This record gives sequence, structure tokens and C-alpha cells, in this order.
Amino acid sequence: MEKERTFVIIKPDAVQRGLIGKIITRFEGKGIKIVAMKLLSVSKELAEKHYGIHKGKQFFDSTVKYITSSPVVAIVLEGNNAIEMVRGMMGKTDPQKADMGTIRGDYGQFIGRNIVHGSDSPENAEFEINLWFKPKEISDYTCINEEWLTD
Ligand code: IDP
Ligand code: MG
Repeated sequence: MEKERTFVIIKPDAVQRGLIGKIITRFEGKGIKIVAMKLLSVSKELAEKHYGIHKGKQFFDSTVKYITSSPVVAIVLEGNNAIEMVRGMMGKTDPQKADMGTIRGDYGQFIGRNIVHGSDSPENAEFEINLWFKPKEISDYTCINEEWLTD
């Protein structure tokens, strides 16, 4: 298994609805390590860069408006196969279609307010981590549980 880093956003609706702790608890419980985390208000410029791959799509403007509407929590997570694993824990983009037991399936109601973001590929994870965090904001450290998370 490949040790990977992935980028996660706890989106404005989840922050406003008091779900920060519940979402982070899921990642901790799974044994995924938090290596960077901050609460911030997202500028239009940052939002447009982050969603740059969706420029021109019908949902681009509303998605930029959504992510800039209130503070978010930005997180870098590290773990075995973390990119795919975290996407799996989040469920399908549309909370109506996401399985129960996933973050979006359990806490979301519709696609326009879908609770979380997670990188979808190693290339996008690297791009997003560099866009949102300076290298010195990311901590390289060993957790005491790590020897129990590999064989
Ligand atoms: P993802 O977040 O599951 O990777 P993407 O297709 O990359 O999904 O879309 C990025 C974000 O844009 C979604 O998380 C959601 O917030 C928003 N979005 C995508 N499709 C729609 C749509 O059809 N209506 C409204 N918002 C959408
Ligand atoms: Mg995406």
C-alpha cells in the first residue's frame, strides 16, 4: 500500500452546522493522520483556482459562491491509499446518491451543499495541498498508532 497525502475541505455548511468534530472523528477513527489543518475564509481567487478544472461548467459559479460563503476547515491527511480511502469515506458527490454510512450520505441532503471536498487523484492532491498550504504549515511526524496500521 502506498502512503499518500490528500487534501480535504470541511465546507461552509458543515462548519455552520457544527459537524467539524464529527467529520474529523471519522478520519481519526480510521487511523488516518492529520498533518495540517486550519480554519479560514476562502477568497474568490483561491476558490476559482481550486475549482479551476470545472471552469465553464454550469455549476462553477454557484460552487465558488458556496465555498466562499462562510469559513471552511482545510486539512491535509496522510495514510495508506489515503486519496481513494478518503473519497470512499465521503461517498458520491450527490448526498442523495451517497450511501448511508458515508459522510455525505449521513450528513448531506443535496449536491449544492455536499459537506466535504476530497482530492480525486495524486496529481490533484499535490496541486491542492500546494495551493492551500505552505510547506512549513505541514508537519512531518510519526504517530504512536502507526506500527499497528501496517503489517
Ligand atoms: P467531487 O467534489 O465529488 O469531486 P466534482 O464533480 O469534482 O465532485 O464537483 C466539485 C464540486 O462542485 C462538488 O463537490 C459540488 O460542491 C459542486 N457540484 C458538482 N456538480 C454539481 C451540480 O450538478 N450542482 C451543484 N453543484 C455541483
Ligand atoms: Mg472533484
